[in-house]
Amino acid sequence: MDGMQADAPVRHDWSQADVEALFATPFMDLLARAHAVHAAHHDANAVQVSTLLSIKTGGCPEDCAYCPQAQRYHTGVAAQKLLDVDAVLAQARAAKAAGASRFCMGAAWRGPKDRDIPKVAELIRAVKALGMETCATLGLLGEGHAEALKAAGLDYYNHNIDTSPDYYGEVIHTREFEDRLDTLEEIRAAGLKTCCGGIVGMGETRAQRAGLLRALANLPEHPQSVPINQLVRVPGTPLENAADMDPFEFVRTIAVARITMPKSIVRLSAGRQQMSDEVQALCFFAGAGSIFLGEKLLTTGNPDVEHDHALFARLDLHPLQVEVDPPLPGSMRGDSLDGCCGGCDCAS
Ligand code: SAM
Ligand code: DTB
Ligand code: SF4
Repeated sequence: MDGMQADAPVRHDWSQADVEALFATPFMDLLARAHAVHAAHHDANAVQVSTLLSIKTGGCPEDCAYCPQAQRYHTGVAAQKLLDVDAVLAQARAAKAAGASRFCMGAAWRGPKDRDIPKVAELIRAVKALGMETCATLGLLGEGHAEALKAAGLDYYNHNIDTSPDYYGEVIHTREFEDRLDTLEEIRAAGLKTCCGGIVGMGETRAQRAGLLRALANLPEHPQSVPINQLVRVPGTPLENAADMDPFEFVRTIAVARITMPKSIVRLSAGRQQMSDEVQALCFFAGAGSIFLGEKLLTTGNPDVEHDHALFARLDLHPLQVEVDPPLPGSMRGDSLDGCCGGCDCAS
């Protein structure tokens, strides 16, 4: 098979058989190979740290079978309006103080309405002015949305394909897989960095996990960030009783993502609270180079910050240092409470 070398050229022509063969590689050989790819392209002891905030919670009209924020499921998640800039800034400052370099804002929308975009743009400008990378996940984008978010200083847009094309219709009925691909094209065209991954542990087969990674790895550009989420089973959702997944199969999924998209940063995303430290260590060895830090993901739990700091220390991992582009001219408004944003040449 092509792509056997750690520094093999980046490919976008993975066949289903190629990816299934990677999954079927003996576990130790797979991890050794994935780690070699990881070390060839990344600092294997560095982990990019992001923090999530739900800026608009619950009440979503979509029917994603995994999601506690879909209005139609009775999960106990109360619908809330879009947060204001001060509430978001307080959380972003705390995330930065805890060690996050990127702040990701999520909204429980099918997609934003035109009138939502200036409000989200204000949040992006404010967070960016703190000297953090910005990410937003707002659902399907309409005309001009991606450009407007980019102009506000957005760095990444998260838009997951979630599962393999042939399993998508089992999980989501209110939109098509191709709708997601269209928004991914809008994101790339606007010059935003793409954060795109999926969820495993939803009852899919190994071939369908391979199909998810194949679809990601055959995108016109590999997403710069690839979140691999383990399903968080939330009571009230259709997937609340999904079968346990073998943790080693999750590690394999990280390893195959690492090998198929060698330059991307693979995130060990949702599901860490349900995972042992030892399995997380295997994921880092297999090529995971990013986590969400903070006690909450969007609506569900995540490990304590102190626990994660201790885990980093035990594994000799350090947060990846990122260079944040300076805020765009005229975009300091959000930090007016504190004075200088730290990203400009002013004297204060
Ligand atoms: N509504 C927007 C959308 O769907 O793109 C943005 C927010 S949505 C909550 C972002 C992502 O969270 C989903 O694409 C899915 O991958 C992930 N997610 C949601 N519920 C999850 C769960 N229970 N377990 C793991 N990941 C989940
Ligand atoms: C991603 O891939 N996972 C994050 C983020 N991108 C938006 C979301 C995980 C959500 C887990 C369920 C919850 O907390 O509501
Ligand atoms: Fe809505 Fe996003 Fe949840 Fe689907 S994943 S129900 S679109 S918030």
